[in-house]
Amino acid sequence: MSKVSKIVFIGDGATGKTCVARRLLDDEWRFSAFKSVPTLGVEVHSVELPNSNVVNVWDCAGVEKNRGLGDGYYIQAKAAVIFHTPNDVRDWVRDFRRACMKKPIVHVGARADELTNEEREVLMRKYPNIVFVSSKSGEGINELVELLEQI
Ligand SMILES: Nc1nc2c(ncn2[C@@H]2O[C@H](COP(=O)(O)OP(=O)(O)O)[C@@H](O)[C@H]2O)c(=O)[nH]1
Ligand SMILES: [Mg+2]
Repeated sequence: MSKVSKIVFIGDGATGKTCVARRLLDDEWRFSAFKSVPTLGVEVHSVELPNSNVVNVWDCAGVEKNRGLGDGYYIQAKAAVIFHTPNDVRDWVRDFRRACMKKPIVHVGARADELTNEEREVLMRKYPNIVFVSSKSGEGINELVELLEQI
């Protein structure tokens, strides 16, 4: 039987959350044609994984003024995927933990094609099992799918 789970994508604005959600939905999706518009509130994308489980990806706004529901986004989430940069503006781990305490978190190093080795190291020290993901180069997308399959 396939399962349906809610997963929230969170992180600062412009860390590439919507791009990764699009890429999970569509292998043919072209990064270069994507026009970014800050997500208003939330977009929910239903993604069927290779193992037939379905994740409803809640692609949440990272920008404060667009975060209408506050912690309400996290209700009944199975897990969070947190998009990190070396200079996160907001402490998303604390934010999620406050609402969803013990649920699993997948830490993503966002826009990995732009990260230097030093920046990667800084992030790996903070989040030892971080997955570096780029919707531009494709790095880490399959690994992210495999992690989502385990949730
Ligand atoms: N170089 C690079 N830029 C990215 C990547 N993902 C997103 N971007 C850029 O960041 C902008 C914002 O992406 P978006 O997915 O809307 O970010 P969100 O606000 O986190 O949903 C995009 O228009 C791209 O220019 C990536 O993997 N690599
Ligand atoms: Mg977005």
